[in-house]
Amino acid sequence: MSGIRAGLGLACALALAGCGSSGGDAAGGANREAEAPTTPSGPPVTPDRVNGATITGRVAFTGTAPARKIIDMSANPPCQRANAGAPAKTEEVVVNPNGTLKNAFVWVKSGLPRENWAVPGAPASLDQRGCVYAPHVLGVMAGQTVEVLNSDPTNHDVHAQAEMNQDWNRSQPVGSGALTMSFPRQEIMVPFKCNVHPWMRAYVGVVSHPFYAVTGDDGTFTITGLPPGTYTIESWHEAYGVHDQQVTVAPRESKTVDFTYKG
Ligand SMILES: [Cu+2]
Repeated sequence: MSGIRAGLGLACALALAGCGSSGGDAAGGANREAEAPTTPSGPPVTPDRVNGATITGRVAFTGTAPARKIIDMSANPPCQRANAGAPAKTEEVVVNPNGTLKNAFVWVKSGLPRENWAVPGAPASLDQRGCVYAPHVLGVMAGQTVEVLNSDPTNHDVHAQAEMNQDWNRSQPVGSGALTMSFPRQEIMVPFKCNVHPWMRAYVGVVSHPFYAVTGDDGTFTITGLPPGTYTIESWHEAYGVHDQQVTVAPRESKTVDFTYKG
């Protein structure tokens, strides 16, 4: 891909985002972003946790939450046995008791200075436990090692359906060690499936910088160490798509950016 084409691709993606909130097809190709065409040179830069700004927020949900369905694992007895105590439920939409959404991926979409952001040395882990991926949504930096574990008494076949990065597929027998991979280019999001168990899904957000978070059981997120600036903050959700918001922060300033999805 030439630099010009990559630049046009990014401009189109930003233009789409400029349409504001949108639903549907979040997991599809429309929301994928190309990384800037060249990687900045210079020594690796880490976020300034002392003088940097902080953005916190909450990803709220209004409306009627769709019921989570029990996953039918009857075709695979080891998987079914692994969940005998509490059957696994779908995680496409998880509304927390406090009216927020779990598994929203929140990241700084634009506005950062072009730095050679340091890649964490520790791998990001994606486990397969009870024949589901855990966590369901994971953030990693471009170039960071992703390790996929098999904690189940059954074989898996891990398939990262990347588009900006290389498609990645490898089987993982019972008792085998971690599979490792890394994604060199930014991609929001890389869907993971398993070619053995059709219900298994995870989404990995690959970001070219360290400013991202995933909402958990309280639906909040915190991003720290941001340089002063004006940013577009994006929240991605598997079922409800992306919402973008602008925010400007000064050194050491803390600001709140809340998102609301309607069911
Ligand atoms: Cu599997």
